[in-house]
Amino acid sequence: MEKYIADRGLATILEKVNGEERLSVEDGRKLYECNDILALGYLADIVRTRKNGDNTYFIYNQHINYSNICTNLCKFCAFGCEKDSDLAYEMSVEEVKKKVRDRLSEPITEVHMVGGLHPDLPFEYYVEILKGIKEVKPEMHIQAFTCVEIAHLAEISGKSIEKTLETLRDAGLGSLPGGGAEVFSPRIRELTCEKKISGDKWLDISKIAHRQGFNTNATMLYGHIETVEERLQHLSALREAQDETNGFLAFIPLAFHPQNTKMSELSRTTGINDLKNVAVARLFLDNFPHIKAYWVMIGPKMAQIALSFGADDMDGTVKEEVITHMAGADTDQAIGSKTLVRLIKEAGRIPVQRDTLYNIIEVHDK
Ligand code: V47
Repeated sequence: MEKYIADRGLATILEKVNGEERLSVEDGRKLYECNDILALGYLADIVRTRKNGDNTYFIYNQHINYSNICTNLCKFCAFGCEKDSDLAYEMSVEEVKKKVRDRLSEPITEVHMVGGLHPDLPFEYYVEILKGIKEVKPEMHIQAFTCVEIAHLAEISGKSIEKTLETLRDAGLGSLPGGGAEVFSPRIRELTCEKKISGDKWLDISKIAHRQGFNTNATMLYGHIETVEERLQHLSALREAQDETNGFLAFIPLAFHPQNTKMSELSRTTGINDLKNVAVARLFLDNFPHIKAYWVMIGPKMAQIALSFGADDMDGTVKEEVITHMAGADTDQAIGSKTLVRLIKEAGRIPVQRDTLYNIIEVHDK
């Protein structure tokens, strides 16, 4: 295999990977430029196996999108809409609680809750939906509000980011999901989401959250108009932030879905692009414990293959995914845990049901 890798011009990278040496941006460029996907998989699997062995994690989770009303209206998003749109909705505190109550018989351990930047819901609403979920199921871990929403909540409450997070924690917030990162490049933000907080601000809020003891995730939305250079700047910024605070749990590459967006002239991502982003992330983000293959966006079959290209986590049962489905995803809105276990086992890995913080709930090794 060493000769195979060397013949593809990746001998130095193999040496670095084996020696646990950090990859440079130039190495990252070489990896993205390499079209031999098996060579990338071989390299990424070394890191994956070193960090996580054969374990492949999944969680029993539930998504709740409390409102799609949004003042940012990013060009790549088919979920957010204006208040007077026919598609606009907002859930009352009672409706959010009902979503959780309706699934009390299922072994769900996490609610993943995000929404648009609503122009007039008060800060108390966000506090109440957290408290409401905890009332219905006190042991539920609530992973909610991206850094973009946290910035918005700080603004409407007049509190600092620190105080906002503290108040939300007191109401039941457990951790932050990784959305809203998009691509940090100011060029991409200007062209696709000009109203969104900057990449620097997104990183600052993540680091503040980490310093307050929260774990968070990170994402990158790929497969639209970003360049390889911009992807590598994004990954470098995440790696640097993680060096500082070590609070990120997982990185999730998000495959752009163009349908119903203002960028609908673009095509869906290809399988090679999906696998490349998983593999390069695994190799480049040497300080991130986990890389997720998000089956909602790349499909369960590609997510299964991604387990041999650096990914060690399939996310979870999800239930009622809306954001990607508004943008034309043809996957189901939920997946059964039995299916996840089967997909992982057939990939030759060990299915491990986890909680949000990667504590093991059950190892399905029989
Ligand atoms: O923030 C928006 C992205 C994100 C589109 O933290 C789109 O574990 C593709 O962040 N095509 C929401 N992507 C999803 C997300 C996430 C998902 C699963 C797990 C975790 C985690 C986080 O989806 C948004 C935005 O970056 N997005 N529109 C689209 N058309």
